Amino acid sequence: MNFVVIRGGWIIKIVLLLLFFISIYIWYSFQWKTLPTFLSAEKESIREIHMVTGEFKTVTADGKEIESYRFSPGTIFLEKGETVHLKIYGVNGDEHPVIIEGTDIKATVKKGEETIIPLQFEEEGTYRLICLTHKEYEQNGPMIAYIVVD
Ligand SMILES: [Cu+2]
Repeated sequence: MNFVVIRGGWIIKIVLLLLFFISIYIWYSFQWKTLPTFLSAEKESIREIHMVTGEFKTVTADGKEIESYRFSPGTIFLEKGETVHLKIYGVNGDEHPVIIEGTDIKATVKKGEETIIPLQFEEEGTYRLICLTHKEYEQNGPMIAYIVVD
């Protein structure tokens, strides 16, 4: 019979070598997972909020067609002082001229196009994003979204 004799010193060296390789493996795995997050966070420090223009349509019991243009989502949330890019994609409706009440922000959202509105509010409150063409029910609205800043 053949016996392989391993002395205590060798076992310790092999265990230390294994621990060394396991540590390197764990360190590389961690780097691989965190690196893209770090790079994207550095590249995109401005938060994006995506919104679309939509439309509800139905026919009443007496055959009248009614519709309402909407922003989706209808409410967005911002931190006070935070810079955000509000990206509105026009889906329903050819054109929506929009304003944000209490500011001088104006833009036009067109079908098939993305309109980017940079936002930053220094005052807390609820601001209304209003489409001037579809303000009320009578104008196929109300096409209003709420921007909550706190
Ligand atoms: Cu509109």
